[in-house]
Amino acid sequence: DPYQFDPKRPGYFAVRSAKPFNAEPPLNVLADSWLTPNELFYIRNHLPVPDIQPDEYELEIEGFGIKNPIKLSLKELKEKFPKHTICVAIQCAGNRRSEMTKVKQVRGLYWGGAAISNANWSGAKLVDVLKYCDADLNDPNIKHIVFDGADTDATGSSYGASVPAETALDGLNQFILAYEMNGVDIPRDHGYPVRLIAPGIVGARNVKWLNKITLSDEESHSHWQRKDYKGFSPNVDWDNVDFEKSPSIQEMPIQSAICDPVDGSTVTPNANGFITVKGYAWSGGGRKVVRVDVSPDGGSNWITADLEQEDTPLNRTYSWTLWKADIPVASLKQGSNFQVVCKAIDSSYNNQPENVEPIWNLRGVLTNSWHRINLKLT
Ligand code: MTE
Ligand code: MO
Repeated sequence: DPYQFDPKRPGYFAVRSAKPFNAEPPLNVLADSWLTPNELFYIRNHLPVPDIQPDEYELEIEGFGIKNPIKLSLKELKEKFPKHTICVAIQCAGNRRSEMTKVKQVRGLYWGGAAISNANWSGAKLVDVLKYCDADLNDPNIKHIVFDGADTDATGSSYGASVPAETALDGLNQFILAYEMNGVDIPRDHGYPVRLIAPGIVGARNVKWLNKITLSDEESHSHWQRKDYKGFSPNVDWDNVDFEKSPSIQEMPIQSAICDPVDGSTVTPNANGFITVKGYAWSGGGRKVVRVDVSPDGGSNWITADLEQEDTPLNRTYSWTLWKADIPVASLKQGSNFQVVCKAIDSSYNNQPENVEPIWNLRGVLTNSWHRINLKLT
């Protein structure tokens, strides 16, 4: 069993696949903490978790603009470069896929709304490490930065991904080679000892167990870069899909979801006739969430939620926003059913689409329609 050396996991996760291990925390606790505790952070593995000894770890760096390929140990990564900490939410492209698959079957793990989490990540800046390698970053051949993981399949090929060079090398974007998650060593499931943190970029490119960086003139050749994690029109299905026709997902669209109460619950209003609704919101590319609207009646009336977020610039916000709203239910009869909806707006005034049907795609990625939950009053 190639998975026999995987770490032990706590029982409270909703497991979407056991081998490889894929799991999300219970949605109703996700919005309780601004920083997702490491033990609650969703886990998305494609392969067995590698068992890397810290003193054997090596990061290889090569490619265009680099005369002499270099290898760095974990110790060097920690000692030679300033330690930089940044708060970044990571979201899987498949987050909320279970809602899309209800419209029409899609291929992929049956994720609910908790395939997203938020943490402080510390490590060396990618640009600092490349400067140390004497990389000539003006080399016109450098078009993509390719990241490879130490996790491999039965044939020996590893997980890999790439990000356009202009995104990854923009100092303001703060790509980091992280060795700490919320102040402690990154847990094995999340990439011990080193993972890439690509702020504002889809989870799939945040390569865990990072052991090689290549400055390349083309995208990663990995299956997950070229034949997966791409969006398509609802008219494209498995008999006519051409993966070369869509760009790989990098930044993600505006997203929000209600975490508490959960869909299908029965709720009791407080003495003033209100119920409290909580959730998260996030957008890709560093765009900040500027507003979250919550509807107590399926989208006819709206209430503006209170936001909890970092004091970061409008176009450089990589952490998530937590939100809360008290919605009035006093006018509803006891025992009646009602639908609560949320939608977020980012700093480019991007909105979430009202329904999931027009954004349906065969892989069930990029689900970001209004999040709707049906509740019942006691
Ligand atoms: N990196 C490696 N080496 N192997 C993987 O399977 N999964 C990717 C990404 N990095 C993956 C990886 C995907 S699809 C996601 S969504 C994130 O890691 C999940 O990170 P997490 O498990 O820390 O939440
Ligand atoms: Mo993912």
